[in-house]
Amino acid sequence: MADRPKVLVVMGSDSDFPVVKDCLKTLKDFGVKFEALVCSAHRTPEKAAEKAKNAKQNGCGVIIAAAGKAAHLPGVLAAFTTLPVIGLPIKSSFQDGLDSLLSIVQMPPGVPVATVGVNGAANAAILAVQILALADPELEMRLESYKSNMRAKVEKKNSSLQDIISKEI
Ligand code: RP5
Repeated sequence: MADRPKVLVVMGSDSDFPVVKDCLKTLKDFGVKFEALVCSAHRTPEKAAEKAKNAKQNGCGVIIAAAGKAAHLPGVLAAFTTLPVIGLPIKSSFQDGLDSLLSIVQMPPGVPVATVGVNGAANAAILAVQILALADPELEMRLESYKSNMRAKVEKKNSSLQDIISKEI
């Protein structure tokens, strides 16, 4: 049971992988097991429906779906599951991926998809971890430590900037 993936990561095409990689690395850094695969809402719709329908009984607590252009994959998966679905819009050649973002975020009432920014792969993973951490104190502690490291990095950058300002301005 403990070895089963907690996050199902679906991408519409293998061309999405260079972006999705960061999401998988982030999940791995948090020690969260995932299943990652290519499955398209348009090219393999039956498989997409089946993966979404079975995700919960297979032990997943959240689904991440990455897609570009007419990015219907996250919404289609959300239609077939009660699990939270996080959409990851992939930058396309049209208006820097605004098409992907709007296709994912503009869901009809009743079928929400939590949506991160265009190519926001790490944020998709962190949001998934936050959802899982609601029922996992160990994961919650890792998130606290992640935030604390982030704070320390920002404070370090701020003190370097203060030095520069006092010397140059
Ligand atoms: C979407 O179409 C995929 O998610 C990908 O972002 C885009 C282009 O797919 P390919 O033509 O590269 O397979 O469905």
